[in-house]
Amino acid sequence: MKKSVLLGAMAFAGLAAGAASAGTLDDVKARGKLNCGVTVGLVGFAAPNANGEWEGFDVAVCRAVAAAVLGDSTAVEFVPTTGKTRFTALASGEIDMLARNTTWTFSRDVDLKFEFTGVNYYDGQGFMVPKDLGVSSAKELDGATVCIQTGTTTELNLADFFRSNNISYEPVPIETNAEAQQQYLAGACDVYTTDASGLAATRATFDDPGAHVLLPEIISKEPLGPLVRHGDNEWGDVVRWTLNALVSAEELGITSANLSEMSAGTENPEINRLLGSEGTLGEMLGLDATWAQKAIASQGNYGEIFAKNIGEDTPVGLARGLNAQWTEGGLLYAPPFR
Ligand SMILES: N[C@@H](CCC(=O)N[C@@H](CS)C(=O)NCC(=O)O)C(=O)O
Repeated sequence: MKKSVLLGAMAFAGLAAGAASAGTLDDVKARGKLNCGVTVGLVGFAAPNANGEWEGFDVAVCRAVAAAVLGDSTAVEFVPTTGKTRFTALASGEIDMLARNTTWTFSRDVDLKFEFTGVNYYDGQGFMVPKDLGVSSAKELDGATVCIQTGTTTELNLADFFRSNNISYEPVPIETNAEAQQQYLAGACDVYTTDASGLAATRATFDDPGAHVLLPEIISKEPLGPLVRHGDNEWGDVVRWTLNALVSAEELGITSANLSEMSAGTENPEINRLLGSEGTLGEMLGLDATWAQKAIASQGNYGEIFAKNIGEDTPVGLARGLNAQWTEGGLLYAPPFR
């Protein structure tokens, strides 16, 4: 039953992807608003603040794209999606892009017919347990009840991990992070497993974060990034190069503080091409010359976005790790602006 519902949703996703496959850039311009799919709420990544304004590391990608295309980072309709509803929302055209800690996998690309436009966070799946459980490794979790979000890669990795270690578990299926948090804190499951970044973000909101530990095992690769529908390369390029602009800005030393000075022209031709004082990169994208300037002005560079929303000085407290620039030993490597 469960499987046929899932397959039905996927067939629908495939059909709808064909129906809404081109012209997204023109649609967004005509509408004057970007419809961006995000989570229903994960502090640091995407959640409304006290004034009801969406903010976070994934939200920043939506806002940067809106700034690049429409010149206005507030011209975004944020559409909350769960692990289960996110792909139908994108395939049907309800949203123009999805920026929701979504893992780039073979089947989401090839079978569901989406295009990942890059990686904004290199992650992996972890486990969180209450300290009093006295467990120090995921391999000691034989027989545990595990809170797990349905429709996610993490649901599948969990099954693989327990099977390959010859141990058993009882899943407690949940739909949203809020529900997972509630169930976990109520003791309905011994363990919560999801992307390690999601665990850190969730733990940061607990009354007593110190009473919970993240186990040492990272059991998968979860490259998280924005995605669009297959078949609309022009729109895919806009999202891809906006993300690359944020990443390159950090590499090139462009920050919120020096952006306007650098936009007037520098000794570095690549900075000039990126910020539009030289060349015609904006025109090639169907945007104006200052598209990247506007994206960076609205959010800061990638490093600034990371530091502000999820970095070590925030409650989420994530280190750059794999998400450092390639020049600093990390994996962030944007292709050249030329
Ligand atoms: N990266 C995995 C898991 C994504 C996922 O659903 N993460 C959860 C837990 S961090 C989440 O974003 N929850 C937020 C919500 O429920 O709104 C995937 O793409 O399948």
